[in-house]
Amino acid sequence: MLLPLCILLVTLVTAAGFVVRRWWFPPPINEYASWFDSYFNLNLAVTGVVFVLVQLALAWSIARFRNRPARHTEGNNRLEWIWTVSTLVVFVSAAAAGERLWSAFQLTASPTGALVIGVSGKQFAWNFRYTGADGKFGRTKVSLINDASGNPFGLDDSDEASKDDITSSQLHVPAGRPIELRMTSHDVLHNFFVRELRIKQDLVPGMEIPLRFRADKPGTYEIACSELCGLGHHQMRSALVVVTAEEFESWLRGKASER
Ligand SMILES: [Cu+2]
Repeated sequence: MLLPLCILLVTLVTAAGFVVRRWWFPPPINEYASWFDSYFNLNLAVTGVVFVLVQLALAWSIARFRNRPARHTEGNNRLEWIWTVSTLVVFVSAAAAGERLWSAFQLTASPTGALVIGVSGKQFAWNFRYTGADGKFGRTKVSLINDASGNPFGLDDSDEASKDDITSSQLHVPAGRPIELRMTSHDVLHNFFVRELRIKQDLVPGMEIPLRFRADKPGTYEIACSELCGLGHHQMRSALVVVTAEEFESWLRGKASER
């Protein structure tokens, strides 16, 4: 009887972990993150119920049949049809429900007035670039990239549009405004991950990948690299600083005057 009891205990402790939620996601800071949470909870409820039922059936079968000699059986086609079709229905419905969330996030263009920010990931730092007053990103050159002189993007000042570009090691954004990040990597794969936004996106060398979001709640949130990118991967972190529109403008002016 020890094995069925152990199975029941493990099932109970596992299920309790998800019900009590002592260690859980930080609160969401926008509508998309709340939508993601409700979809996640729905998936968790469905898979959770199936998990508990399967473990109970397993414990019961072991307790009931453990002392009987093994018998040859031909299986049960009806039962196999039932569980195969039910699994298919659950998976296809979950994928269809997730599709709406995925396309709203990944396939919807930014509204006009979105703030475009360049993002570069490299071993083992994040850098962010703002267009400055002209609203245009200036030319960059790989040969001009120099962290020591404060030019992580390799801005080429012989181009007028580059002269007012602003770079920062932290991502500052105004609350409530649509943001479009244009992300690239200078070396290997990295991943932009902010828990409170519930978003995660790879940065790929040679590609410029857009990532759209809006952060509604002012505060400072961790940006963590979520793709194992080398020995210093654990140090590759920055901060998403969400402030009011006025605070953002004054931060931008301060950065521009440092140039
Ligand atoms: Cu990394």
